Amino acid sequence: TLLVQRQNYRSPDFAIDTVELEIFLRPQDTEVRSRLTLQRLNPSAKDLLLDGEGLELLSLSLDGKDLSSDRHSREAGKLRVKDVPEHFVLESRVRIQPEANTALSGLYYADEVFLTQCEAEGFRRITWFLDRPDVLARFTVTLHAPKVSCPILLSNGNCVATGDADNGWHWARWEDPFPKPCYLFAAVGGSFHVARDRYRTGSGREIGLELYVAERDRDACEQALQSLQKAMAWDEKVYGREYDLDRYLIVATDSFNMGAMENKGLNIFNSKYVLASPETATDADYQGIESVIAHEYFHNWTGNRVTLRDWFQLSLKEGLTVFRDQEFSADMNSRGVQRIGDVRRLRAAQFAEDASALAHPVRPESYKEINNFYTATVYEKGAEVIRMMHTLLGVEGFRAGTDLYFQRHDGQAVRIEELLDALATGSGRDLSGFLRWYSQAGTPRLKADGHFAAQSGRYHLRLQQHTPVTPGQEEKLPVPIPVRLAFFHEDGTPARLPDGQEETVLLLEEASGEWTFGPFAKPVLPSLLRGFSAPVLLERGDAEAADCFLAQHDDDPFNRWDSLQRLAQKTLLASIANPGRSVLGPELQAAFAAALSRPLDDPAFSAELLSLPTEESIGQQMDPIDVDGIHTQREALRRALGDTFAEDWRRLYHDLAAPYRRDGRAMGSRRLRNLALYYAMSSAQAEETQGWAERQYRSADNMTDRLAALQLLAFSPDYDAMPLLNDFYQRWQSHPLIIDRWFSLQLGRAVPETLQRAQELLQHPAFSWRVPNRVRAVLSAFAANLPVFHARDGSGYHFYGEQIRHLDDLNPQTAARLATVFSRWSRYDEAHQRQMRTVMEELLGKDRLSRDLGEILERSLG
Ligand code: B3K
Ligand code: ZN
Repeated sequence: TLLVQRQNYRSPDFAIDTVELEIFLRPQDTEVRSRLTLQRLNPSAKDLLLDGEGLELLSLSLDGKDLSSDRHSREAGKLRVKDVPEHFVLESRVRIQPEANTALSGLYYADEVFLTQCEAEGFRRITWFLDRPDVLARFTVTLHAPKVSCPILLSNGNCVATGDADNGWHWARWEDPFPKPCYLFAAVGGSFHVARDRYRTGSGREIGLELYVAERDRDACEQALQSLQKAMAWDEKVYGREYDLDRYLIVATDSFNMGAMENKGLNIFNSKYVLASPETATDADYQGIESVIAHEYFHNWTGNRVTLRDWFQLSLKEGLTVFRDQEFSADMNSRGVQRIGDVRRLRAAQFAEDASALAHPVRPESYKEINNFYTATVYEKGAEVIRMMHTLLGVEGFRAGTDLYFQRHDGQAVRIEELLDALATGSGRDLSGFLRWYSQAGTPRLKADGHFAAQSGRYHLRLQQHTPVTPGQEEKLPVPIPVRLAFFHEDGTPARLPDGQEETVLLLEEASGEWTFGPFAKPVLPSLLRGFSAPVLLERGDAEAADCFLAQHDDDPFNRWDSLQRLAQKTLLASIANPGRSVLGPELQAAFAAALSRPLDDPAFSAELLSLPTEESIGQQMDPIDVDGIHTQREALRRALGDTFAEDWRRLYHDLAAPYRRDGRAMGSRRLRNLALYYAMSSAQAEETQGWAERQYRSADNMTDRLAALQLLAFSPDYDAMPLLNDFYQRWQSHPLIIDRWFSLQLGRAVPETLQRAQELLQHPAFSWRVPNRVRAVLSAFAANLPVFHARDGSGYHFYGEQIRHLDDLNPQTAARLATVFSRWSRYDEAHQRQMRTVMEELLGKDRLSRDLGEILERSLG
């Protein structure tokens, strides 16, 4: 298959000014009629080459005349129309089969609803087109369908006409006034409940907000609508961006490959990020909805009004929009806790990716299948790069930069360079060095060595950076690294810098740099990289002392949390290497005691502080990764903490019991209380505390508490949770999102029988290969159970590989994504490596291997 290379970009030979689509929706046989007005841009282009995939061509005409077979030809994925004039109209009719479309890309039919997903290259599965983001056209779309089964017909923009046909069908015509690339096209047909609300913009325009959900979900729309209103107000306030159409439509579906899609004026969402009620959704679900609704809304400016020149620029919209949604969530909730969560996710997914065979720059140089590049690197690391520039420019400088970006590029398809240039020009600061963050893969190591000179009262700091090689990129150069820092005296009080500030930002641009601070009246110790001001791995020469000190005294929530995590990591790594010794050392105990001394000041933050590092994150520190050692020692530490602080957990558990409310404080309290239960259940009083969990499961007035209790019981190796799991199933069987949880819950026990349970679940009547959420509920949960997935005999890999083989025939995008867990094979010992490679090699030889899965496997194997 073809490798697409960034350097080979060529501007389009033709422009498409207008598109008129007539779509006759039938599950097995949908007809798409298209009328394109085209214009030649490149004088030396004689033929028009259109993209198309799986289309049955019914007819083709140019300027009203049928095209004879010598005037056009089909070649791999293309339609060639020969010798076309300067300006012309091309009309085509094609047939497609939405119900057979299990890839969920293009136009598909699922749960009795017609839906589309066109990003990145799905539009070519609907009709012939120049399927590339730099071709912007004005769309008029007429949908036709039976009135009874499809009373609702939606597309982008404004509904300009509707009508009835004589055969029980009806139609609706939609016109989008904004030229757009075809990846932002959407169409929906089906029967829905509509939840409506309104939003009044700063300039006084009334926007109709409409949420289309299944009838049974009519009472679960409030959070999504409220989040949308908040996001609209925030984008006006923080970026000066108003919404531009009269209606904003969101459709929810259970059958979706990813989280959501920002189609112009008509978002399509995985129902996971729309539906919520206290009985059915957890606090984390509520927050997920707030952030994804905002993310898709923010794309209206960063992605839609200003779009991409080519798919290599993907982070131009995704990195910037993730940064915007993270900042929105920080403003809506607790900034410190938000940052901790964002960095936790960054490290878990992106640092792991950067350390794997799939490492790639934020702006990749080549791809075979662009869908494989919707990665943590493009999204989350991309957001970190924007954040670093924001840190340097400050709020006002950054805003001046984005204002200029929108002013210059509204209605255009641009590159990352255009954003950096607007930020630099708008703020008056040179940012050219940041382009290297986009071209260089790998996580930089930042080494910090410093000392306080008692005589001069000055603190000397030396910073050095280096980025380890990544596949295909041997040479690494320094990148600009902003380091936020502050100093503390030995008694824990903040030390002011001579200019009176408590905090400053350094910029390390070369391989190394030195700074001197002070004079200070008393000895000081720095808090470095506050708020995680750059996506690097920090190695401090004085880590021992600094972690203990900062875990108790840092007033930067991120650094306080991170220091405590490092203490826990250090303790765990030592006991994995040396299983005989006691797992809870005095430093960690002191840090926990300090955190437990005032746990209710900020319960959500306390819960973060008191959480153990995940098994994955411990593994990231090991070479090779010892999965069983990690699990055993982490459980041992949990138990030691459970026993040592048994009275604290008991008190927290009982004191924090409260009737359900859904504000930040109440959510934080639930989280801390369920963490107390987690430790308590691992203490010597396990039998008593299992009783707490059983009672909590039965009497909870909300899903957060019910699910937390059930999960703790279901994950306990010595507890039979089947009766409760059956009860849970009975209660919630008509709620697909909750049944997804039910599937996952059964795969968390670190015992060999879990493999068999996974096999049984695939046979369960409620399991479906066609619904990605359900497939992930089993397979991702299985792969997250490290001791079972990495079982020494290879049984976990083999099972997982077989399921990917099956899924690849139905849904290549999801299969490829699930297969990425194998890309970290080189981090394990030789026996595990061999088994993982064997599974990948076997998959590579499969019949009808998709381009998606093939690329992931080839790159993983190296
Ligand atoms: N832009 C979409 C993702 C499309 C993924 C295509 N495989 C959602 C988002 O990032 O907002
Ligand atoms: Zn996005």
